[in-house]
Amino acid sequence: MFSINKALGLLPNASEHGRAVDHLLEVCHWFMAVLFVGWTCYFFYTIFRFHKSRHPRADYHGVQSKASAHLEFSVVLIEAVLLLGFGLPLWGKRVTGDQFPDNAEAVRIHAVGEQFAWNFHYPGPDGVFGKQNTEFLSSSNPLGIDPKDPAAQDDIVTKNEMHLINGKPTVIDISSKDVIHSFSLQHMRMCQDAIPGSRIPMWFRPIRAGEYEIVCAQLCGAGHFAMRAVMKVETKVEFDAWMKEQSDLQHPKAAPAPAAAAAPPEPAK
Ligand SMILES: [Cu+2]
Repeated sequence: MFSINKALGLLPNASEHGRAVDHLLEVCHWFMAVLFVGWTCYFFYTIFRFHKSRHPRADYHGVQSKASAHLEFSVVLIEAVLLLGFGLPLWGKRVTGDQFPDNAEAVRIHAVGEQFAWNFHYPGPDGVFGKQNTEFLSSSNPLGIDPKDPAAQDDIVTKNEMHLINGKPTVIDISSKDVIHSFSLQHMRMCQDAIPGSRIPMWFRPIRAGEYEIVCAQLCGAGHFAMRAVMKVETKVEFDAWMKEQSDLQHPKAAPAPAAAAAPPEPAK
C-alpha cells in the first residue's frame, strides 16, 4: 500500500516502539492530505460560487448554514483525539518515571551537548556515574569528571560516538554545557531538547543492529550543521569489546616498573 511516510523519506525504524510512532505519523499524514484536498476544493468552489458575475452585490449576512462550523469542530475534535489519545501516551511511555526499565537491565548513558559536539558518559563496570563539577572542566576532561571520585575511576567518556546493545533497553539522560541543543535519534523515533542545567531522561529499546546518525535538531549556532555523531547498535559481545578497548585507552593500567638497571661497570684503573 502507498505510504506517505515513505514518500516523504522517513528513515527506517530501528526501535521497538517506533512502529507505533510511524503508524500515528501515517494516520496524521493521511488526515492532512484529506484536509489539503478538501480545503483546496472548497477554495475553488467559493471562487466560482461567489464570483462577482453571480453576486454583483455583497451579501452582509454571509453563509447561513451550520455545515462549516460542524466541519471545523470535527477537525478540531480529530486533532485533539490524535494528540491526547495517541500522541501524549506514546510520549509518556518514553519519559514517565514508572515506565523506565530497571537500572540493572538497561544500558545507561549521559549525553551532553556542547557547541558543536555530543559527549557520551558511560558509568563503566561499576554501574555508577562518577561525580562531576565544573571546576574539573578542561579539554581533556570535557564533562568535568572528578578524578578523585572512586566511582569515576572506570567511567568512559566518548565524543561523537555512542554504542548501544541491540535488544537491550537504553536509558539516556540528556543535558547541555552551553546553549539549548536537541538530541535527535531519528531511526529510534526519539528526540529530546538538551537544556543547560537540566538532565532529562528518556528510554527506548533498539531492535536493529547497524550504524546510525545522531543529529542536533535545534539551531544552536554557526556550527550546528556539523553537530553530528554516530550511534552503533551492536551485539553484547561487540559492545563489551568496545568498552574494554575504551577502558584500556582511558584508564591504562600502571605499567610494571622496569627492572633495576645493572650498575655501570667500574671504570678500569
Ligand atoms: Cu546543537
